[in-house]
Amino acid sequence: MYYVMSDIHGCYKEYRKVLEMIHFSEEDTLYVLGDVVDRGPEPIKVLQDMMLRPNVFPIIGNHEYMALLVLRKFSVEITEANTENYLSADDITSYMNWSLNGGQTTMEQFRRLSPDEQQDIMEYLEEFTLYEEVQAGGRNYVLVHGGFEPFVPGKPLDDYDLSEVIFKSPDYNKVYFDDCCLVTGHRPTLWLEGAQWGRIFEKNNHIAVDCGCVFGGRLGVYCLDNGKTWYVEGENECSG
Ligand SMILES: [Mn+2]
Repeated sequence: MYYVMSDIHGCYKEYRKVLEMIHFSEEDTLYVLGDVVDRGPEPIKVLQDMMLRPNVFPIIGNHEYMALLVLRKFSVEITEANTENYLSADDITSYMNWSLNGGQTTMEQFRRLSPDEQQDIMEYLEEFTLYEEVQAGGRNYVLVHGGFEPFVPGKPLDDYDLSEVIFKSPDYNKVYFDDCCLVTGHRPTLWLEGAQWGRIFEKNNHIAVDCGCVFGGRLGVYCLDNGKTWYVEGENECSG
């Protein structure tokens, strides 16, 4: 079976519980639509679990993007040769921006890792894809963290760049594709007009799977083969 979840945000316990709930096995495939890190308590543990599973495919979210901008700089050993002007004003801005958006837990836990473990995390984060196209249960799906914004009908998906797929959500009142469903995370359904609290939302060939786990909502998982959903209550309440 093919499954999708999103916006785990360091909620390791809920992530493991939901995998148990669906009896996730080696024959299954899971797509994780970004924002694995930040805000919640155990972001590095979630990444380390995912990277050991060859049947889990990660797609990049804006939080991985923010983390990468900073960690690429901070995971390099500072020596006499590179110490001068090592951090630019842009680097400092990236760090501040990430910290203000829940990056502290990721940063702290990353710093406690050995250099080898840090390198494994960096290599894994660099592997995250921009989007995926999947066929399951006789339906076609496009999976992405935010959306394709601004959306231009007929524009090849490969022509959208990173900043157009991770930061903005689609207009759920509009059909984007006639022949496939656009599956997105990023915007919790807790605050989505017309959605039921803590539930995956389907409308106009859109499926919004982020049920706001780290904001006191739930971690949801959607089965692409049959449209079934499962939920685990979030144990943390993060305010912003
Ligand atoms: Mn996001």
